[in-house]
Amino acid sequence: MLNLDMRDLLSERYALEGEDEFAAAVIGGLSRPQKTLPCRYFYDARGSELFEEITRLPEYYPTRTEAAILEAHAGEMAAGVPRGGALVEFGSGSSLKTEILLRYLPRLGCYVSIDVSASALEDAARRLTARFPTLDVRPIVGDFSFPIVLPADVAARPKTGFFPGSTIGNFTPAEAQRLLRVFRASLSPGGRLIVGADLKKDPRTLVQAYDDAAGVTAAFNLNLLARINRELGGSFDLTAFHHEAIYNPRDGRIEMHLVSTRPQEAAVRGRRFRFRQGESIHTENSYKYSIPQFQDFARSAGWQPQRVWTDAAALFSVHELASV
Ligand code: AVJ
Repeated sequence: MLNLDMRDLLSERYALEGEDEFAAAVIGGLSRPQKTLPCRYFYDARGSELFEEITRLPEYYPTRTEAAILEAHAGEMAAGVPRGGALVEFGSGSSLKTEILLRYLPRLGCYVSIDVSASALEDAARRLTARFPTLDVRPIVGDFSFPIVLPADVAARPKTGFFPGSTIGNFTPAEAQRLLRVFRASLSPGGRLIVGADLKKDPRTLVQAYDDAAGVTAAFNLNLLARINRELGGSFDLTAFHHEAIYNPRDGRIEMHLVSTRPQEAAVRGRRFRFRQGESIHTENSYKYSIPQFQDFARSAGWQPQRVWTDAAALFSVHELASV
């Protein structure tokens, strides 16, 4: 039931999110006292490939643990989706985890996949349509962190949001709260949300998940500089930065940094940035929550925590939230 031309789906915002926005974000981030680069730029073609590789690493437990939780409890999760309801996924990517839920949703009204990558949406929609021939797949190209205007026939259905992958952990608590409010608005009235959140645990396990022995996460982090060199004519020497992952217990988050191994300069679009030896570029935060902490957090964004599913080792959590 997929008869949409993906080119029609290109939103205005997506068209604007081009090279200039990337350049502005890079120059802005590198101009701060603590240099930063936004983690959403990790995912170019090479970065997405490296991330896929990360999800298969022995140290990186989140993806496989969340998938196992979904496998074990998809029936219960699906039971809360009414017949004819809409499943709305924020940042759907390849929609791999969604398949686990869809098996239990034969009477779903439609599946709305939202992602900035038109090609990822197209591939996923084709795969899902082949696998579930009666499923109405409705891809929307867009940035899920802005309110989504759903087509009227979708908006009229009872809606369940799906936000797996602990992507929520990449946002600061203030941003994450705003995001949960934006989702609530998109799913109202009376929406539900299934959201994955990585759990607090011993710092050693956390750090190893973000600093694997094979060096894949290091390559993923350094690819950001390679991308700047490629797309913005940057002059970063990739051999003069090293990957670092630390657990910041005060903020309850893993931080990834790229640390300059010597004093150096790098240029981006004609602007020069100086680095001291040991100076870092902060490239990612990945916040970890306890279950009650996440539930409090959801409450303060207007959601009522319902059921929560976890694995036996309490590595990861999947929360069901209801609009109040
Ligand atoms: C994409 C948010 C799940 O924080 O674990 C993996 C990305 N960064 N290794 C995470 C990531 C480094 C990530 N998420």
